[in-house]
Amino acid sequence: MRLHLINPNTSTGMTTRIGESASRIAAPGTRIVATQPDSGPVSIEGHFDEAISAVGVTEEIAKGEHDGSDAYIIACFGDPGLMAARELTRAPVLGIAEAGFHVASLISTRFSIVTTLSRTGIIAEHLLQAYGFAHHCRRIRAADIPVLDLEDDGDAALTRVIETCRRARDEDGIGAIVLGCGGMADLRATIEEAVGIPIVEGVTAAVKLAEALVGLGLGTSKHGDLAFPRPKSFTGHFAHLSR
Ligand code: 5HY
Repeated sequence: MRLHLINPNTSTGMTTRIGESASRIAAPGTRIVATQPDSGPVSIEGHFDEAISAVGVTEEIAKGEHDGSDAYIIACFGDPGLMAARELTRAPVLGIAEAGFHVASLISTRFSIVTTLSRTGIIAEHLLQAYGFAHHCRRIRAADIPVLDLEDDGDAALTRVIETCRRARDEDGIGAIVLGCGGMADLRATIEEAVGIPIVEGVTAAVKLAEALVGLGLGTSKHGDLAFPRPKSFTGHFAHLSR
């Protein structure tokens, strides 16, 4: 099975680390291919970054369809371009936020989210509402670290994330925590050891869910709103998307 993992930002270091984390947990026979868009923001920290990265995600899906990918993972906690990506393929497409919410709700009655910057908290809130998990989530907390600090200043960033998780554990009345950034893909075990309650990380959760869906022979429905886009012409620098 060719599991195509898309890091929607253009930080090569983060794409590599996310790919390695996914490969470590993938079943034998699952081949992880980790890519990022050619164009876009080096990190995604708000609505504008999200909007631009969503186009890059759809272009990576198109490449994956050409190369025969069996499933896709969008490895940014805002799940940018998720529904657009699902329109472009019959294969399953998983966003790491949605995957994290599903897994956390299977192991706890209430969870909190620990993300990077407080300004992106609203994006997670919108996803909780859109996916029907708002009542499962007690609180969205921010470690107040820029996304690329996870790359450039890992130890200090990790310390901030652990401190924030401990506060959530002690104050939110929860059973689990969902990590709110693809850049935390390789930190789950370290954080769980330090915090002592179940820590759900979206990239690794999505790998297992993708394997389950492919194993069930299930993919994205083409009946209804996720049908392939209607053929039409696109203008300007999107002319190549005309179909
Ligand atoms: C992510 N940004 O997962 C989000 C995290 C965030 O570049 N990869 C990013 O803070 O929203």
